[in-house]
Amino acid sequence: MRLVVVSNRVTVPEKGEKVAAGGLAVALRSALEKHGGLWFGWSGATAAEPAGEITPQRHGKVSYAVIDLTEAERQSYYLGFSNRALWPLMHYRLGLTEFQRPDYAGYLAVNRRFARLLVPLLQPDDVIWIHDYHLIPLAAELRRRGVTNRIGYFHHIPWPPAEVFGALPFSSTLISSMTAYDLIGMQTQKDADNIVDGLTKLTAARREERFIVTQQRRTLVQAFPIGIDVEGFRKLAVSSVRAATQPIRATTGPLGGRKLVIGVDRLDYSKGIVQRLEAFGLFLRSHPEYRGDVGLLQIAPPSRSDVPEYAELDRQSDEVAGRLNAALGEFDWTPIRVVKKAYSRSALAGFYRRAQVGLVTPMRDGMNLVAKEYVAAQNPDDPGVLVLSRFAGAAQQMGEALIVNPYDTHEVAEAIRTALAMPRQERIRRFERLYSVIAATDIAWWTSRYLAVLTGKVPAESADELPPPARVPRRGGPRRAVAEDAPAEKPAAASRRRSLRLVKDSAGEDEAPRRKFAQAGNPALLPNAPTPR
Ligand code: ADQ
Repeated sequence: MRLVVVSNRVTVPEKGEKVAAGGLAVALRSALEKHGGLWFGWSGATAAEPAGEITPQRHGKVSYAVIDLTEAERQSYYLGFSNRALWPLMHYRLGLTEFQRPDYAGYLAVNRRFARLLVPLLQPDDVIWIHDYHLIPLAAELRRRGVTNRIGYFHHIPWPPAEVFGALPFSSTLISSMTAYDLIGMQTQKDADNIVDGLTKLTAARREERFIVTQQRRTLVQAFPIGIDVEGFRKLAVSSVRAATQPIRATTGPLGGRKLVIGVDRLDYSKGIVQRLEAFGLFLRSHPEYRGDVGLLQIAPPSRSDVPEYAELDRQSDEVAGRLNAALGEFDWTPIRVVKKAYSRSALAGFYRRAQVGLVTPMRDGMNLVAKEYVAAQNPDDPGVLVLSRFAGAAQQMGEALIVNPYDTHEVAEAIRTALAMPRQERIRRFERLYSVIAATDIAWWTSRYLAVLTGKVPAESADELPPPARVPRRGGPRRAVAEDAPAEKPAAASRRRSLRLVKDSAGEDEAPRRKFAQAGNPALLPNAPTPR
C-alpha cells in the first residue's frame, strides 16, 4: 500500500532540512515515509492563474504535490467559507457564522480542482487520508471521477449537534458528501455522535451500529483522540530548561522568584483568551495575597488576521490586558504579559516546564494539544497543575486536570487559586495519571491506529479499544529534580550550589523547599525557577 495524505496546507521541506520535533506535520511525514507516499494540498501561496497540472517533487520516500490558489479562491474557499462559515459553526458560534453563496461556490470549486489534479497521480493500491473541514466534499468529488480506493477523513475540530449544523445553508448537501468516505475519524465520542445525528437527521442515510449506511457504502464513524510526541516533548523541555535559552531567560527572567501561570494559543476566539485574562484579573482581586507574587504569561501569535473577527480579538486582548495591568500592577510587577509571537518548540517546552499552572480554557476545541504539551513538559518531581476547559476535547481524556467551565469567570479564578495552593503530593498524583494517559495515546499511536482501522487491519468491532496506560517518567526526589532543571553552570556557581544544597536537604516536602531556596537567594536552583540573567 502507498499512503496519500491530502490537507489544506502543505509545507514542502527545503533540501536537507531537519524536521522540528513534534506536531501533526511531523507525524504525518513519518507515516508517509514508513509507507512511501504522496502529500497533496495548497502551497499557501497565491498565483495569477489557476494551476493546470502539477508535477510532484520528491524528498526521500515522500513526494509533495502542491498547488497555488488564485486570490479569489483564497478569499472564497479559505477565508470565506472555511474560516468565516465552517470554523465558527463547528465551534457552536452561530452568531459569528457568516454564510455567502459565492464563498460556498468557491469552496466547492477548489475541492473539485483538488480532485481533478489528484486523480492522475493516484495508483490502484493507494490509501487516501484527507484532513479537516476545508476538504469535506473531496471524497465525493474523487468518487465522481471513478476513484474506488479506501478513503478516510479526519476532522480536527468539533462537530456540533444537528440543530446547530442544520442552520448552515446547504448543510444537507455538504454533510451527505461525507458518506463518500470509508472512515470518518473524530476527536471525541461526542463529535462522533453529533455527526451520526446530523447524517441521520439531515440526509437519507441510516445508522447500523457504528456505521452510516447508504446504497453505495458503509461508512465507519469512530473517535480517535489525537496526541503529541509525549516522550520527545518531555526531553525537549528538560534540555530547554537546562540550556536556559535566550527566549526563556528574556521572558521568565523578569519574574524573579515569582510563580508563573501560562496560556499558549493561536489568537482565536475559540480559545477563550479574553475571558481567561478577565479570570486572572478576578483571581488577583479575590486573592490579593497573591498580588506581586504571580504573573500570567499569555503567548498568542495572531492568526487569520485578514478575517475581521480576528483583528477585533487582537484589539480586545490588548485592551483587557492593558486595563487589568493599569488597575492591578505595581511599579515592579506587571500581572499580565501578552506576547504575540511564535516560538520554537524547544522554547515553548521550556516555558511550560517553568510554569506552575497551565491555563487551557477554550470556549470550544476539537482536542487542544497545548493541554497535552503542558503535561508532557512537567518535572515529575515538582509538576505544575493543568486547568482545563470542559469544552476542550482533551477534557474527555484528562479528567485529572482541574476541569472548569470557561464561561464561568469565578470558577476559573478559583481554579487558579486551587492550582497554586495544591500540595506537591496531590500535584504528583494528578500529573502521573495524566501523563500515563497521554503517553499511551501519543501521536504515533494515533496515526497507526487510524491507518490500521482504515485499511481493515483492525476490525470495526475493536476500533474503539484504547491502549492501557503508559509508564510515567521516573521520579528521583527533589534532589534529582533540581539537577535535571539546573542550567549548565560555571565552576563558581557549582560550588555555591553545593553550599545551598544543605538548605535544600534540610527542607521538608511541599512548598517548603521552594521558599527556603528563595530565601537563600538563589532562585536558579529551584525546580521551576527562572534563570537569573
Ligand atoms: P489548533 O486550533 O491550532 O489545532 P492546538 O491543538 O492547541 O490548536 O494546537 C496548537 C499548536 O500550535 C500547539 O502545538 C502549540 O504548541 C502551537 N503553538 C501555539 N502557539 C504557539 C506559539 N506562540 N509558538 C509556537 N507554537 C505555538 C486544531 C484544533 C485542535 C486540535 C488540533 C490537532 O483546533 O482542537 O487539537 O487541530 O488536531
